[in-house]
Formats: sequence, C-alpha cells, structure tokens
Amino acid sequence: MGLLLEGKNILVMGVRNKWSIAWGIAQAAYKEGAKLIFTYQGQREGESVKELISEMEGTEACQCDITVDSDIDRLFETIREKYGTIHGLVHAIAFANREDLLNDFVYTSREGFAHALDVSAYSLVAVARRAKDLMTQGGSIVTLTYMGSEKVFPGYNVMGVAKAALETSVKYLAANLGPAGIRVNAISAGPIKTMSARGIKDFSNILEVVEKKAPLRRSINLEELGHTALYLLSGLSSAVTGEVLHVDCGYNIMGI
Ligand code: NAD
Ligand code: IMJ
Repeated sequence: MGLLLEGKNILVMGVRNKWSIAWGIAQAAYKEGAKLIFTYQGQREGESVKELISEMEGTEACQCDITVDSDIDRLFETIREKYGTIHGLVHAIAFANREDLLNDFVYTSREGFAHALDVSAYSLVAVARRAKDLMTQGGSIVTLTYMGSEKVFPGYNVMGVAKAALETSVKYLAANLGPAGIRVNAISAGPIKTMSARGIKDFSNILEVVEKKAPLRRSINLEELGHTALYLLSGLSSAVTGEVLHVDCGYNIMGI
C-alpha cells in the first residue's frame, strides 16, 4: 500500500506549539505524504508555528483568527489561488474566558457563553462552509472534542456546552455535506497535557483518575490522536461520517 495521504492537501487549524493536538495530527499526516497548510491565531503563535514547520518541505502557514470573518475569507481565497483543491481539514480550536472555567457554571456571563460557543463551535460551521467549495473531489473534516460535552467535569463548564454544540454541528454538517462526498467527524480525546490543559486546576489529578479507571489503565498520547486522525482523513474511513470517536483508552465506557 502507498502512503495514506499522498497527493492530498490538508488544512490544519489550531497549532500553537509542539504539544498541540493539531501538531501531533500534522506530523502523522505529513509522514503519510500529505501537503499541509497551517493556520495560526496571531503573531505570537505565528512565530512558533513557522519554526515548527521549517523542516516540513512545501508547507506554509497563514494567520487566521477564527472569530474574524475577513480572516477566514482571506485564508480560503489564498488557498484557492495557490492550491485550488483541498481534501482534508483539521479543526483543533477551542477557547473560553478563563474566569468562566474558574467560576461556577451558573455565573457564566452572556458574553462569555457567546464567546466560547463562537470560537469553539460556530468556527467549525464557518470553516466547513468555505471548505466545501474547495473540496471538489470530496473530503474529510475532523474536529476535536471532549467528554465534558456528555458528563459534568469540574471546571469544564461552558466548554462542555460548547463541545455539545460542536458535536451536534458535526452531525448536521455531515448530513449537509455528505452528498458532496465530504465527511465530517469528531475525535473525543482523553485528557492530554497541552497549553489548553496546563494551568487547569487538578489536571494532574484528572490524569491520575483516568490512568486508574480507563480499561487500558493509562492516558493517551499525541501519536495515538495522530493515528486516529489519519484513519478519519484517509479513505480507510470512507463510510464513516457524523461520528464522534472516543480516543480515551476506553475511559468513557465505565460507570464507576
Ligand atoms: P492548544 O492550546 O495547543 O490548541 C488550541 C488552539 O486553539 C491554539 O492553537 C489556539 O491558538 C487556538 N485558538 C484559540 N482561539 C482561537 C481563535 N480565536 N482563532 C484561531 N485559533 C484559536 O490545545 P489542544 O489541547 O491541542 O486543543 C486542541 C483541541 O483539542 C481543542 O478543541 C480542545 O478542546 C481539544 N481537546 C483537548 C483535550 C486536552 O486534554 N488537551 C482533550 C480533548 C479535546
Ligand atoms: C479544561 C478546563 C477544565 C477541565 C478540563 C479542561 N479538562 C480537560 C480540559 C478535564 C481535559 C482540556 N480541554 C479538553 C479543553 O477543551 C480546554 C479548553 C480550554 C482551555 C483554556 C485554558 C486557558 C483559557 N481558556 C481556555 N479555554 C478553553 O484561558
């Protein structure tokens, strides 16, 4: 068998540094022959993303703040001019105001709620709409979610609500885009130490609980998320769409 993603152009959104889940996925995709286009949020992330990709031949990075429509339009226009077609899109973007993760959920402000859902859920709809015009040969869209959409995890708060909206958006998008041969799926990842997990109080404790309770008695690593994304981005998953796939060493199946 040749390389899984040979000849495919894949847009990767959400690399911040080498610990980012999007970076783990990008490395796996690159090894399987994909041509990658990266986006970064702002100048600070831009520096580190450009350094990371410097050794990936034929790869480039564009700035795109997902809350700014003109940034998204400019990004897809640039991709259309330079590449014409894309075959895959990785969406690994989430944000809630820090105070909304620290305070009790009941105190979430209207602005905080709207912002978390805008960045973490609506952004998938916004990019899927633009991507569909470039996915002229069909395609695969993959996003990242967390079990905090299904059950309550202390401190996940409005992010849990945003992930529930994201997961349901995956289903509606899969139904809309299926006739064009575009599949849309989410990976529900177990906890993993990235910038978005650092500074979360009791994160180490959460990892310990997973390591005790998960059927596989350990937590996941970036490489495993990369491999799952390869499956979803490639023809290996050609009949899979609208799915939320747990990659969590089985943690989610346990009752107690
Ligand atoms: P990360 O901090 O490396 O990645 C989050 C990314 O979101 C960053 O690159 C950041 O720049 C980007 N982002 C935030 N606001 C943005 C905006 N306005 N415009 C553009 N980009 C913006 O952390 P990560 O853990 O790799 O997170 C990636 C995804 O994985 C997120 O959706 C997260 O919810 C999800 N996830 C993480 C875990 C975990 O334990 N780390 C578990 C399950 C799911
Ligand atoms: C985040 C908060 C609370 C509990 C949490 C997490 N658990 C896990 C995470 C148990 C695994 C990480 N996660 C799945 C996320 O989606 C994180 C999103 C996030 C993190 C931050 C931290 C810094 C900040 N805003 C954030 N917004 C979203 O200011």
